Amino acid sequence: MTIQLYDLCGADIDLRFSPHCWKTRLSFLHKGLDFETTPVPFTKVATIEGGDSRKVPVIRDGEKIVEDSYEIAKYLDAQYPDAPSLFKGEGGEAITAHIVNWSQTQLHPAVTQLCLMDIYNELAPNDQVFFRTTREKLFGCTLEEFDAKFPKTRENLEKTLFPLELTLKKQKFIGGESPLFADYVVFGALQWLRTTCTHDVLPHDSKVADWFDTLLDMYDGAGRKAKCVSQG
Ligand SMILES: N[C@@H](CCC(=O)N[C@@H](CS)C(=O)NCC(=O)O)C(=O)O
Repeated sequence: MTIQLYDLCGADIDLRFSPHCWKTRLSFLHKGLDFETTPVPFTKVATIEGGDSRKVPVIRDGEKIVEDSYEIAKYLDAQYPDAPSLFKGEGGEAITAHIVNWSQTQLHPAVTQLCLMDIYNELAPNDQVFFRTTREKLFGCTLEEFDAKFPKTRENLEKTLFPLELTLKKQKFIGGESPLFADYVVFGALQWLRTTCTHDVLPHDSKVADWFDTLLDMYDGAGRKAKCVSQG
């Protein structure tokens, strides 16, 4: 049966930039599961599948609805144990929780500093109002004031990614010889940047850049083919 993925979109419904939805997309591809996506703009996310405070990704698998990219990955491994595992066991699952926390608290802020206004500029007018209101409350300043604080260079991002750079000097993926959900967690953050950012700030000339390129090309180039703002 085809699984439904509710996936965040911009004013252009083909612009799919949510880091968390990318984690789920690659989880499906990793496990070889059939899925289709429904584009959802910011102002429609909360009410997906009759909810009132949802966040994407949300999936519907038959009668089952699951929310949160990490919960979805755990659900898929439990529900489809014969397909390749996303965690390779209890230890893998526990270590991935740490990667999620690192990504969320270190990498996501570094990415936000580079592409906040680029995201805003790609939203439909009513979604821009939602995005501005919610994010300005979070940051305690206007989007423009937040954006002006940060140079649009790759320096801080590369510093944040340095532990991963060291890891990838010794192994092909965070998961070892082949990628696991932990790889997709970090991939999601960089794909968020790649799809939205109008500045040339992605990692380059590094192990992280090579690893990201490899993941972009996997699964028939699903990541590589994604619509990007900078490409028009
Ligand atoms: N922990 C969640 C985070 C989900 C999340 O923050 N999703 C964002 C889009 S990337 C969202 O739904 N935002 C809607 C909103 O801000 O109300 C996960 O990993 O799935």
